[in-house]
Amino acid sequence: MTRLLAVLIAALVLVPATRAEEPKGAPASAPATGVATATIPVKGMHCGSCVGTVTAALQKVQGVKSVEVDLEKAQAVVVFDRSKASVKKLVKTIDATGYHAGEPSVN
Ligand SMILES: [Cu+2]
Repeated sequence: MTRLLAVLIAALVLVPATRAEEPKGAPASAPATGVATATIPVKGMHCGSCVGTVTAALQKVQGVKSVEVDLEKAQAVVVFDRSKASVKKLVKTIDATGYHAGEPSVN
């Protein structure tokens, strides 16, 4: 009986103490945080309309902050939140528009 009481008291004391140590407002698990810039080659664009299609598709991706598609350089420069989007997702998005994404570089 004494032992049971001790366990109960320990549980009451330990549970709130553990919770108090969690940082408030911080995400429980964020493998990668911060903003990254991806430069992705885009093949198959011919005109401003192509640029518009790729730009619009990338802007719809959650976590994307800015998109700059250059027709002459044949590339997309995308600034995104690492915790919400990924380069893989951006590449997939470009491919889904019908254009072809090349090897990306990320800073
Ligand atoms: Cu076009």
